[in-house]
Amino acid sequence: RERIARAADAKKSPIVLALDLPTSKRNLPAFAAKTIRAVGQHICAVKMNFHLILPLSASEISRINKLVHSYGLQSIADIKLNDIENTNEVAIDHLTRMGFDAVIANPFIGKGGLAALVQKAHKAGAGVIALVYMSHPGAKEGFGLEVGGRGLYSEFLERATGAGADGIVVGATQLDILRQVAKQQLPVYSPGIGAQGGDAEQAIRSGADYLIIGRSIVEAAQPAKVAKEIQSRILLSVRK
Ligand code: FNU
Repeated sequence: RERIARAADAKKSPIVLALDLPTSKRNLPAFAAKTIRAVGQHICAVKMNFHLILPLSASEISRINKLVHSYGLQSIADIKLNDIENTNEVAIDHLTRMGFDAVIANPFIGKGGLAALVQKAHKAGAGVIALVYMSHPGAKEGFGLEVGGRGLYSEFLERATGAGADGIVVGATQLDILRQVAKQQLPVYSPGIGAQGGDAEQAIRSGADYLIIGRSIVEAAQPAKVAKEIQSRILLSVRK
């Protein structure tokens, strides 16, 4: 939690780059490195998802993480850990050995499971970011379900806080929820900007601390230009 805050301060950017490379790219490690070098000055962290974690080897991922760190950036593994305690712990072992600084987890596994996962990650020197309300339209069918007279997401928020998580995910497409959770202590990571219809400035004004952005930057003809534009727009809107 502190490490990403320091990186965001140093880079003057709350952008977490979702390094979601299309399957059509031939040399994924080379393209990943090229993208990090291009936008490294405009972001505070890189997030890797199945796009890289499935096709690449552990040593290829480790090399990407070394490059990420050499730019003063943090690295987040986004495979939404959502399994039994033992399996989550094995995943954390592998991911931290590959150099990830944080993992994303799903509080659906329950209070005990989430607490064990956080403990394991912290012992390994890594943070945990918990899903509270995802960005896609169907999120309301899960995270928005009414349970005991309130949305499941508010239970997930309580679980994240209770387990000692380091941050939460709330979609940039869910402005009402962002406003609700903004009053909480936990830093909010917000995906869903651009390709999914969310707006960077609106998300920040509604309470997002970090913006997770993938395709709008990664698939742009000039990723650095787009990242820089978003970075300056956010800085301006924060000053307003
Ligand atoms: P982009 N992501 C998301 N919504 O989009 N981890 C969530 O609620 C969530 C995520 C991831 O749309 C998504 O898998 F919890 O191209 C992808 O890696 O900007 C990235 O955030 C968004 O990518």
